[in-house]
Amino acid sequence: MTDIPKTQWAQVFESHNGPLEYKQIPVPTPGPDEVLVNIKYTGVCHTDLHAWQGDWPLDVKLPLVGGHEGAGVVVALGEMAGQNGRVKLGDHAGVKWLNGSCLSCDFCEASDEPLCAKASLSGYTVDGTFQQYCVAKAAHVSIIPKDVPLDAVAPILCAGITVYKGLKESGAKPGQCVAIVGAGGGLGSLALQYAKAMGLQTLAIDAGDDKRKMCEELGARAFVDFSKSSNLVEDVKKASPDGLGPHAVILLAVSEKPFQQAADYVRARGSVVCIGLPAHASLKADVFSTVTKMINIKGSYVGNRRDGAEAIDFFARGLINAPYKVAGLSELPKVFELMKAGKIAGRYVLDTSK
Ligand code: 8ID
Ligand code: ZN
Repeated sequence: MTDIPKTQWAQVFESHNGPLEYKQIPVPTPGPDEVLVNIKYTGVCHTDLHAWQGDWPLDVKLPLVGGHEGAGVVVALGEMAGQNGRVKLGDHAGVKWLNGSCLSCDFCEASDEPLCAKASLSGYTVDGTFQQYCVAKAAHVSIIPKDVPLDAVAPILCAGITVYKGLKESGAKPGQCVAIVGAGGGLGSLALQYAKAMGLQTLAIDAGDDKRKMCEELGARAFVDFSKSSNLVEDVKKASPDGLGPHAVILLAVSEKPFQQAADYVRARGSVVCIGLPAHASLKADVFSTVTKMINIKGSYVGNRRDGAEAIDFFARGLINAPYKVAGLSELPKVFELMKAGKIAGRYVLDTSK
């Protein structure tokens, strides 16, 4: 039996944009259908920044421990949590955005758990992974193979799953070309790798030479710098293999403008998949060309338990290698600053022991 301390280090905030306090708090106790995971590493997703800033029309639990890309070791099981044998003490497990869902509503029955009205969200409606010990529903934690490094796999638990699901939702087929908007960020860098592993060509859109270099190394056929382009729509079309535009667009940016541009450069019959969640943003597309180009515009929201298992399996097979930097959990405020300034190429992962 693992020794579980009574207190632990965590990052806590009490109000939006208020101080991020790195302090000792009690270790939570898992409920009957929950497990306690000793988080070793946690990714920092832009969603965590949105939660701290209060960007979205969905209430955040306050005070809050953020975070939802937690990879660690199962150290305690609620009395019913081990019953079906799926999760065992000592397993390596991932705590995701979807901390739990009812598993019995119309959506859960159809494996659309992210749409469950009773879903609990890690680092948003319940405390998340910016702490050393985190609880999550046993049915929802992902099992991570023991030979997979916990630092590198952490970003898969939200960013990886989300882009893998979004690429599937796009309907793009092997050989076709997908534009990744926000390709230099955490989700974007992983989208380039999942797309490649799925046999797709990618066209990266972001800004700056660091992100250009990273995107090219991750296999993008072209990089369009939105900060330098004077006609983005034309530049993206030109960068597609036959000049007719990408077959699909995966929108991961944290600004509104690219959401207004995608329908103009996507190929006829193509799909625009919205994933990024900029604050107070609206979608706008020209009705005439949406109809006459037969464009499909849709949203995609994380993934279900199976998408999670599949995304981890791609990673475990060595197909996904996106860059990440490691910092201490105590350094979260610095990571948020860099993220706000758009200065992170790839992902930051926090080591909860520092
Ligand atoms: O399930 C979901 N739908 C889901 C899951 C996880 C995350 C949605 N998200 C959302 C986050 O809440 C956030 O709004 O996806 C968005 C991207 O998250 P991230 O990848 O963690 O953010 P980042 O690392 O900061 O990357 C964002 C990138 O967008 C670029 C930035 O330069 C950065 O590299 N970008 C911006 I801001 N404006 C752009 C533009 N006009 C742009 N790239 C291209 N064109
Ligand atoms: Zn996330």
